[in-house]
Amino acid sequence: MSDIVTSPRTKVQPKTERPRLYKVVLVNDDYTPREFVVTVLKAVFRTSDDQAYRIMMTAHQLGACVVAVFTKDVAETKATEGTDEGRRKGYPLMFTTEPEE
Ligand code: NFA
Repeated sequence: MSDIVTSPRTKVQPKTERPRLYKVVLVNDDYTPREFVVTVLKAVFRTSDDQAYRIMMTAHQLGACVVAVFTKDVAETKATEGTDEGRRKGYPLMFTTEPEE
């Protein structure tokens, strides 16, 4: 019989780092109708009517507004979807992404 102790005495604490999050930013332009921006925000980002209006107006007044934060893939997909919706109608509507600090 072996007397070697094999049971572990130390616990490994697995360190799981949260994925870096990315902001989706709505950029203002002079041509996309306000109502259309609100429609796109509601469809792509699932915001309420009220929230969509506030985001649109903030971008309109300040030049840009953070819509929401997501993992990299989701942020890029949603930014592309929003931008494409505008392009389909011939508007220069643009959503960009940037990593959170
Ligand atoms: N500035 C646009 C207008 O006055 C509205 C708009 C807001 C466009 C936010 C893009 C982003 N019709």
